[in-house]
Amino acid sequence: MITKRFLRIGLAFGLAIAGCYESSAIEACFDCARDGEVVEDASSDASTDGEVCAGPGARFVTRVVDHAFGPGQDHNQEDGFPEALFGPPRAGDVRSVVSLGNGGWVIVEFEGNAIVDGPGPDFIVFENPLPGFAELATVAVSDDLEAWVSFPCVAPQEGPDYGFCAGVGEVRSHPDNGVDPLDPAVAGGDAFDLADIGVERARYVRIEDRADLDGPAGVFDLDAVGIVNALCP
Ligand SMILES: [Ca+2]
Ligand SMILES: [Ca+2]
Repeated sequence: MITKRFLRIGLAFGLAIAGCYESSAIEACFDCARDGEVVEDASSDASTDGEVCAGPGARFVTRVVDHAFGPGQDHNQEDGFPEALFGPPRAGDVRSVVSLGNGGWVIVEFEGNAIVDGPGPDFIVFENPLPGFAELATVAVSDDLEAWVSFPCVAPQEGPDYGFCAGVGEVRSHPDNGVDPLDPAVAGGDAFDLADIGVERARYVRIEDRADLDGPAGVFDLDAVGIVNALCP
């Protein structure tokens, strides 16, 4: 996995810029090791490589890395973003969701933690669909913000088979009702299994509204994302 990118300017040769990727061939990295520069080794950097945890990590979103809202529905984009996406889902609470707009997307992370492929579903995406009103989005994951793998979402809005789309399952968990938000059997929302796309670990989740679906049920409203199988539980 590419976990870091080092860029440096080779002053001795003017403004030659060398891009160095840790997982690339060593020859591609010759500029990085010149002039006594220390090239960090991710294999010994526990906090970056994630092989050793500093303690329990976040199980819900703590930060929005990047986003772009689409046109149309803009619920809570002004007042609630990004805080409404943090923490556990809140079933039935419209203040806890943010509309992405048609074709809009958001990348979220869980600071100090990552999703790992464990038994069964590994994370849950919570939207606020009503029965018969799926609001579909495509979910993708990454461990470095560069390589992304998507759960394919190609279902028609009326279903009935929604495949790997998010925005289908009703949210049942709320901090006040005692329903475990990290138990896929009861929490509601849409659960995803990294094994289905051949991914072992992911620090980032990107959720992108289906731009080809618009109208009353055509825009995804994100409530929360929770880690079921965590690197740092
Ligand atoms: Ca799994
Ligand atoms: Ca849409």
